[in-house]
Amino acid sequence: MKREPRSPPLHHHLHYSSKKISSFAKPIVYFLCLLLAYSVGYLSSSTRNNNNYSTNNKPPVDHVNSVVARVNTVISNGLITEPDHNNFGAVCGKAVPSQDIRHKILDRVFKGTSPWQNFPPIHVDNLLRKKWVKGWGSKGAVFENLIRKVRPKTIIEVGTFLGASALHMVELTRRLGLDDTKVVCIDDFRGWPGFSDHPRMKDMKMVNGDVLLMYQFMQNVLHANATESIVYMPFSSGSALEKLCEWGVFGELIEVDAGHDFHSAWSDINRAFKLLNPGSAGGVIFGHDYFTAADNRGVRRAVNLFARVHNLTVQVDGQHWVFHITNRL
Ligand SMILES: C[S@@+](CC[C@H](N)C(=O)[O-])C[C@H]1O[C@@H](n2cnc3c(N)ncnc32)[C@H](O)[C@@H]1O
Ligand SMILES: *[C@@H]1O[C@H](CO)[C@@H](O)[C@H](O)[C@H]1NC(C)=O
Ligand SMILES: *[C@@H]1O[C@H](CO)[C@@H](O)[C@H](O)[C@H]1NC(C)=O
Ligand SMILES: CC(=O)N[C@H]1CO[C@H](CO)[C@@H](O)[C@@H]1O
Repeated sequence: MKREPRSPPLHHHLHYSSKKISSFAKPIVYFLCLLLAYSVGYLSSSTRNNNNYSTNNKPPVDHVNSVVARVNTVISNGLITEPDHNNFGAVCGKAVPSQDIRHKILDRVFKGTSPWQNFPPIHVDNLLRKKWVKGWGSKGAVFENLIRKVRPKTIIEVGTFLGASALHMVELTRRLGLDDTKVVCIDDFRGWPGFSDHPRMKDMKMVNGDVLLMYQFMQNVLHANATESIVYMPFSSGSALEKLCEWGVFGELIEVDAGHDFHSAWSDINRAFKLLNPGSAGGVIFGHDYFTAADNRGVRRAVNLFARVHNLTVQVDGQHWVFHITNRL
């Protein structure tokens, strides 16, 4: 989770296949193979129906079935004996129309009211700054490139922090005339243990151990007049993404930028992928930190593994990894 100083972007718009990635990273090929064998138990058919949310018991999302078929082939070829490790569970619910998504989330998470009503609460009123937006690569060209290309109605962001990237995306959608686009932000607003020691966070106020990350994010959204465009879920990425799946909330553009260790990234990517709705223009799932030294242990490995399991091509835009999905595999 802790950020290393960034190395300069190695490539801009460099595209290459996961096969090539593994050949330039020969020392980890063997490790990756082991991991692959260990990890391809994504959704086994015998367990999926234990958790079906759809009313008619027909999975509404075709790609899940193709993925299951592919993974089952690998399993039946004897490459994997323990599929539970990577069973990312349920079939998602029937899709909520994009124009109802914000309401659905307000309903289910905030009892139908806007969390910005009567904001800020008195006890933090004089502790928040009018605007304090810090991020990492949060305004990279990748955001504009992808929003122009996908023209999403719903963007899901996993890992929001103070809202830098989310607010940048709102600004882009406004500029591109995508006035109805909503951004669903997922963050537990805890940062990470010790994050307030980070040089950039030194000034963060603390109230009884709470660093007020969520309130400062809310304040930033309010300041940008974006309370209608952004809706958030202040929960762990795992539980929030599972609920979105259950509720049938899908997005055409999904950014994954929460925990950067391998296991967090791997499960966030797998869960987020289920929520991708490619639409007519295709859909995109993407994330930060493909290229920093620290992320060789985490994000990059999870992304490359995912590419291999799903036979996808990893594209790179600045420091971001990108999967373009044109159809349901
Ligand atoms: C790098 S920051 C996100 C930065 C943001 N995307 C930007 O560019 O401005 C990562 C965020 O992920 C959140 N996070 C980490 N692990 C999480 C988890 N398991 N569930 C929910 N949020 C998590 C942290 O609270 C932190 O705010
Ligand atoms: C938000 O709206 C107010 C009132 O309409 C306006 O004065 C302000 O400039 C807006 N701020 C932004 C960042 O758009
Ligand atoms: C993987 O994708 C490539 C093209 O992107 C295709 O030629 C190949 O047959 C696919 N392999 C599998 C196992 O689906
Ligand atoms: C756990 C669960 O909800 N299972 C249901 C899946 O769908 C079938 C068919 O509609 C139901 O019979 C199960 O109860």
